[in-house]
Amino acid sequence: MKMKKFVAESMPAALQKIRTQLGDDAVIVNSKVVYTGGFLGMFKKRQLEIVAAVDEHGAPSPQKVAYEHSPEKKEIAPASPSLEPLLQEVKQLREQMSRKQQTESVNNGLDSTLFPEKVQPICRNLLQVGVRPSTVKLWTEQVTKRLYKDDALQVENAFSQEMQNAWSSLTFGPTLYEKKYINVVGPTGVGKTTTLAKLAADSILQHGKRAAFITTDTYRIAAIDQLQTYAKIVGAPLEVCYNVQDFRKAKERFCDYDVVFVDTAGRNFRNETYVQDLEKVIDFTNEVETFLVLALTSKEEDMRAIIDKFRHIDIHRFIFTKLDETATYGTMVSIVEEYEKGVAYVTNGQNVPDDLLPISKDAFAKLLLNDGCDQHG
Ligand SMILES: Nc1nc2c(ncn2[C@@H]2O[C@H](COP(=O)(O)OP(=O)(O)OP(=O)(O)O)[C@@H](O)[C@H]2O)c(=O)[nH]1
Ligand SMILES: [Mg+2]
Repeated sequence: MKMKKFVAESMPAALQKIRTQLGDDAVIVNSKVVYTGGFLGMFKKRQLEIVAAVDEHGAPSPQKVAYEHSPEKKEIAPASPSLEPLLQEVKQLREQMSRKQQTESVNNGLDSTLFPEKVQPICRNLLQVGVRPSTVKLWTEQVTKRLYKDDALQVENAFSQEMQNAWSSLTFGPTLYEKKYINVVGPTGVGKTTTLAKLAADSILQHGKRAAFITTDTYRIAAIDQLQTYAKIVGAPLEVCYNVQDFRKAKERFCDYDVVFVDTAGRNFRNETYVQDLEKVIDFTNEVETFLVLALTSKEEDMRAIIDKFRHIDIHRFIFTKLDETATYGTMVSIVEEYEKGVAYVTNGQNVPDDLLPISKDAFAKLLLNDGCDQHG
């Protein structure tokens, strides 16, 4: 048996497509209304999604695709005895699909239709991008209480306010370059070096700082070359440090500089002696601002495992990279709330220095509410 899914604006249009592609002997297995496209969950297009099937072995069949039903009415015309096995199979498939749909709605854990119509699109969107249902429920309930005007923007602002209240005790926002050293740590390949180059360019071009680089990532020649290239582009000197003595020398060389960007290999910071060594040279509490870099393409449980590995370091804020590579970036909210640390930046592409978004609480809320549309690279 051959099965196929069709999406059309109306039942006659769907039947036309089904006849053309599967022939007159096709039968309808399942039909439902779906909403596609739209912006912010609004202005979505109502369409019919129909699953039709045909017996490829060509059982002689007097039954044709019956146009007799609305999408809610899933009856098909009575079967002739020769079609009985096929219809049995179709019935089983229908039951399977209905079970799957039920499980999906239960798994979601939050029924957005329980809330007023105007908050439903945002509620659904937050669930869709992966914010935890319990978090969405809390926000939606608070917003619903505060709602008094029939205005979509009002709803969005209320959501933004609610989110920002939830994060009131956390510090968000880009670095103010108040500390001499900016340190980015995180696992391999998340974009530490690229992000550091973007930050250095920002410090020089936007803030007029005198900047320098230190790299302690000496495991790979390519890593040094990569940073050397960025250092040349932004016109900042680079020191490669293999040990504490090198670091001490680099510190002396850069004593007149405003800010020193320190690049590391992921494995350095998992090694406690490395941190203890660095602490002999620089005062971590007063001189260093440390960002933990996480890629939004990682799974949430993997992010948790990484954060745990870096627990012995004083992390100030998160930098989330690769927004442009994922649609489920709502996991940031769980991480921020769970570890009680704010966000400094989100990066949305490989371009140095452009693909770097400073993240205030307001910007973070906007990012979640606007479906990331404006920010994707
Ligand atoms: N799509 C996308 N790619 C990014 C982003 N940031 C960095 N990258 C890419 O990710 C890859 C790894 O970036 P690096 O900066 O070398 O990562 P790293 O964390 O320094 O890696 P190691 O030094 O090997 O630990 C490169 O191809 C970057 O161009 C981003 O925001 N979006
Ligand atoms: Mg690197």
